[in-house]
Amino acid sequence: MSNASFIVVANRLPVDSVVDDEGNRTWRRSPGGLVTALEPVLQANHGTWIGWAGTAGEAPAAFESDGVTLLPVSLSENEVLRYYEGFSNASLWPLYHDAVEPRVFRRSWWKSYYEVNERFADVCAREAAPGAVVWVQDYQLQLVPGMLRERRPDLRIGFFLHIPFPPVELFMQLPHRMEILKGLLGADLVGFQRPLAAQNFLALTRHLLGYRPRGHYVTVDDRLVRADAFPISIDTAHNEEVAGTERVRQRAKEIRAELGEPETIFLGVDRLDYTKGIEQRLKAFRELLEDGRLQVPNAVMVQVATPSRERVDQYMKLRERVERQVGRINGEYGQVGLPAVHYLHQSFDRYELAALYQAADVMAVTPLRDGMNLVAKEYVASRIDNRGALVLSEFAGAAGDLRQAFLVNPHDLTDLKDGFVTAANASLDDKMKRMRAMRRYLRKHDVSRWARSFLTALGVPERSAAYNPGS
Ligand code: ADQ
Repeated sequence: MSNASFIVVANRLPVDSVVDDEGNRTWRRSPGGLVTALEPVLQANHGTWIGWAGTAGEAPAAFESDGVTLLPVSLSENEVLRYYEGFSNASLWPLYHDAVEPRVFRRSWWKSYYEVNERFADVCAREAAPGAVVWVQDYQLQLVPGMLRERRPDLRIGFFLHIPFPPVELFMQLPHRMEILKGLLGADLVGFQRPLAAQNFLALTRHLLGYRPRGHYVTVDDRLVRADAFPISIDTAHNEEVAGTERVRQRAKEIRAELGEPETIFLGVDRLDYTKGIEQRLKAFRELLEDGRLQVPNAVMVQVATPSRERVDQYMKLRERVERQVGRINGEYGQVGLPAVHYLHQSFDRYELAALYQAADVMAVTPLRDGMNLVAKEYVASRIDNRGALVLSEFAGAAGDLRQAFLVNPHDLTDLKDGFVTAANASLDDKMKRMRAMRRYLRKHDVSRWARSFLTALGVPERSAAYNPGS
């Protein structure tokens, strides 16, 4: 039935399937800013979310969740391997992150990427009401806007890329680069995290297709396509609320006590991904211990590394290297009962994360390349005491928003080490000034503002999108 007037298309549905002891399946809303940001808009418009349910095999039937229709798309085991782990995460992901790890190309992966994108486009074309608004998310689905435009020229199509968009020379390496670019140009609005990414994209339309972009616009077959930056954010109010609970305050104290009340706790929280710069961060910490600029137990590091893409070769190797490195640092600099690095390869709930943020004196967010990085923003929002220091990579999109962080170049080990020491030794007054300014910024620039500005640019009338939760 084609009656959906607002559709989100994303690789994953905003829910995880939970199977109980008797084999019954229920759905649990997955945590994350995207769901929070889009839910009110979807609810106000009886919207539909199209995505993969997370397990290979036949897709479950469509179902309702909190006033939103969720429409699962199936992926076979082979497609998970080729479309998702292959082309999306071993070809596109490293290439778009400035090839900080070599990208792998296989022809069979492309075929699967194409077919899966086609499936998403078919489902969406079937569901969309005449003139509906469709918002496609991220690098796994870059062909969908073009395929949809062919099937349904009446739709208003937006696309948002959550990861960086590479410079022309890098993009040119990509097999099927023309199809990808044309796929993206099927949208009316192509959104990026940073202005430079939008510029890269527009430059590419000139380089590859001979188009003449003007300002933020490029004309494609008599149609105007806009490319612009919409830096994503977090649900700041919710982060502050969690941070303000007694449970979090108590737990933060407990964590400090469990770590032996050190003077400086350094914290890293990342998906275990080579773009996040975990190895460089550990190396910087080890050298600071070696130089005697930091000492255990006065200084300790907690590194949370969320399990991620565990079947992709590069991720398995990264895990081995990181764990070896942690072992080596602890072997050399730890003491009985007092390791130098506390390494946690686990997922945590929002309360435990908030407690870790609150316990940390120096938050190290030092990716080699990152579209935005929400952890940096969550840390700031959680510091309702205005304490703590954020060391932030210049190569994270977040550096464009959190200007008062201690900015570092993680590719330069000396700069990284100096950044850690400067942040650890900064005066309380300096740290509080920085934190206050960043918190103010995030209060204004939260995730609902992000969704609102994208949809307004896409031409969705404000009143049809009850963006403000509670309004
Ligand atoms: P990611 O690469 O996943 O996102 P990030 O923006 O930092 O990176 O988001 C990670 C999220 O996972 C955060 O909300 C964080 O709290 C959560 N998380 C991390 N470790 C966790 C743990 N151990 N337990 C529970 N939760 C954990 C991609 C892009 C980013 C971009 C986002 C959004 O790579 O650049 O900022 O999308 O657009």
